[in-house]
Amino acid sequence: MIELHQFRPFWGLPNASPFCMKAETYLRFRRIPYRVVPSGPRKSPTGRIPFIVEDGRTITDSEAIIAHFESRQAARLDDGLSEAGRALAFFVRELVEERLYWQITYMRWGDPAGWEVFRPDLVKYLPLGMRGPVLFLLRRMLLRQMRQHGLTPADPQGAYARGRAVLDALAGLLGGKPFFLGAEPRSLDMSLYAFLANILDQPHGNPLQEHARTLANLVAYCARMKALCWQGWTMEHAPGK
Ligand SMILES: N[C@@H](CCC(=O)N[C@@H](CS)C(=O)NCC(=O)O)C(=O)O
Repeated sequence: MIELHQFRPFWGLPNASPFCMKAETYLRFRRIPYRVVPSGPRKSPTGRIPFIVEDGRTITDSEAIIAHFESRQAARLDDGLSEAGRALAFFVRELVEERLYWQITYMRWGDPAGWEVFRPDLVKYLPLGMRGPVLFLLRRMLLRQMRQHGLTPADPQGAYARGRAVLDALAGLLGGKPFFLGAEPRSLDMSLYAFLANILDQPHGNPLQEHARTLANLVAYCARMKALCWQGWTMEHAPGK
């Protein structure tokens, strides 16, 4: 059985890591049997999760995981895409995984109002050894990294303005299509859905989530992807819970 090593579900989300949720969304979409092994970055050979272990072989990186399983499919998700379509998917994914990753990190760890609600639940979720000085140092490191991306606790308005611009661009790209590149879901959708769901479905509101909720096509898209990949999932029967 394929092992998917990732964080446990949190806050009603299948995964608070959009990269983990992307890999798991893909496995569910493809109906590939797997079991979740609760894990963390320190257990990964690259220091990042998710990773999978299959027959003793480890594959890290959500995109590499998708590529690994797609290579076995008779009909691949991205078959039939033009060169330009593939290039567009590449740029959109790269930009979203960079920009929205830091936005999601910011709304929980960086925005003082977000940290106030995130911290108590995070502390309960973390193993004992990570709750004190380790958490303090981790947040300090993340704040430094966020600052390098122009996101500071002192300026939530400015930070969220950058996130809103990405969401607006995504809403524009999706338009009236069911999926980002047309009528069928592609590998790009595994990523974009996981990132958007982490914004839309987290339980505590913030200006980015409020904005996302005004973008009706993105909301409908997430509902469509959820029905396709996560039908019937609840925290109660989350694998590896
Ligand atoms: N490109 C990687 C990114 C994975 C990633 O950044 N994972 C985060 C969790 S959301 C992580 O493990 N961070 C730990 C760290 O950077 O130290 C992928 O697609 O899997």
